[in-house]
Amino acid sequence: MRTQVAIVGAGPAGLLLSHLLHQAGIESVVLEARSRDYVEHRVRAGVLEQGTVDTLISAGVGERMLREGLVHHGIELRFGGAGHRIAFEKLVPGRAITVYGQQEVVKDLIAARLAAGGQILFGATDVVPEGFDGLHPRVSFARDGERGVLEADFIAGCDGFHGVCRDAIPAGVLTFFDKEYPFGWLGVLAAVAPSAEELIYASNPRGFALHSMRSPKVSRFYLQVAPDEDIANWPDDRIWDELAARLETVPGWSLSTGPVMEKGITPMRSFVAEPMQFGRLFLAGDAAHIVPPTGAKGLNLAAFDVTVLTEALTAWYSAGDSALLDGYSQTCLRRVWRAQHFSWWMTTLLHSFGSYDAYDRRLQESYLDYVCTSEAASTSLAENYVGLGRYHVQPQPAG
Ligand code: FAS
Ligand code: PHB
Repeated sequence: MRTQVAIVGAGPAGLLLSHLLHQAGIESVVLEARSRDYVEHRVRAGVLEQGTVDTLISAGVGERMLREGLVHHGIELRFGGAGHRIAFEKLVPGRAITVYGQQEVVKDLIAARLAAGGQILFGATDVVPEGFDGLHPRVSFARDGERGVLEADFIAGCDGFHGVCRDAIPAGVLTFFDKEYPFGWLGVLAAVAPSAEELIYASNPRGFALHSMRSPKVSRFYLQVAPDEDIANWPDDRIWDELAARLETVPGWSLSTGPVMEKGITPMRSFVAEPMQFGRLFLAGDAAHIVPPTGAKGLNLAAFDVTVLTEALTAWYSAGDSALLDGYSQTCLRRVWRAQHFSWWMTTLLHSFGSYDAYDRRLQESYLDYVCTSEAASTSLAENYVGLGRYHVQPQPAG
């Protein structure tokens, strides 16, 4: 088999890259370890930045998102017995977020690729990227009991944090930046109408809690738990009791409960691999970086990476210009580190740390109060949360 770009991974990064490349007239083949059904039903991110929404719309895959997605013009920070709304319409006019599950984005992209005759090889296992330090990269893999080889001009490693592409880069080339947090998130999907119109981020001495949603009939919640927590310790009743204890802290507000459809625990970490490229292998999305989901950046960073990579590959194929490809990592990393900082900032602002003494907790309370009462501080939160547009693309050299 041969193609122009071999893409490993059919998550948001790999699928959006394949779609954007197709629109640029560049062929690709996507190799995905799991089944189509698995990737289309994996519940993960829920918040799309304005830039991601704009990308999906301009790429012609935003129709169902526009129909079913929930556009939100603010979020609430809840602490000290009160709710504090961060009003996007006032602070960052014209920019908002759209709540639309990651699995829905994945479904839309798979449907678009297959309708366009795109090739997504589900069930491709034992993927081995090779030759990317030269001019003839290839990816070998097993599928349906046979061994296949996909030859390409480039390889895009979109295979997530636990993929193989990052590890295929020779030792000593990459520098890793890693931070683990002393807690995880217990995520809950429940068949119950949201108890509020917008997302609620609750900072509470018992621990952080997040009220989110997927539709007018489905809510999404998160609870800060111990990093090694066992989901078996969390029967549904305990989950609802703890969510109520952390969210029902303002007069007149009550949490609606309902059947739990899914629950699971995600560790919290910050991670960056630099650079995001080696030879003709380019890393995008979680393969290159991980953020704690408090800032709702993971999926959105993946979308930005592949937008930059598409522009760079288009310049190479159309004009033989490799400048954008050479600058891919630098362009992406400037935005990656902005999102890393924002995600760390939101996480430390809102979670309770066992290591905090009384003084630390007063600092945290004061900071929360300042963020919600200073227009400058709340504007900074708002512009990072809705997304900074093309802010972080390096200005092109004059002339
Ligand atoms: P993905 O991990 O989504 O996709 C990688 C794909 O590559 C997968 O389909 C995988 O099966 C495939 N793959 C892996 N190894 C392979 C191999 N060797 N061969 C072939 N295929 C291979 N972000 C948020 O913003 N908010 C959230 O609430 C949130 N919750 C999350 C919960 C969990 C449990 C996890 C793991 C992540 C969460 N994230 C969240 C982050 C998440 O949304 C990612 O940022 C997003 O999925 C990034 O997309 P990709 O880079 O495409 O990686
Ligand atoms: C979600 O709805 O899954 C979600 C929303 C906001 C976050 C993280 C996850 O910060």
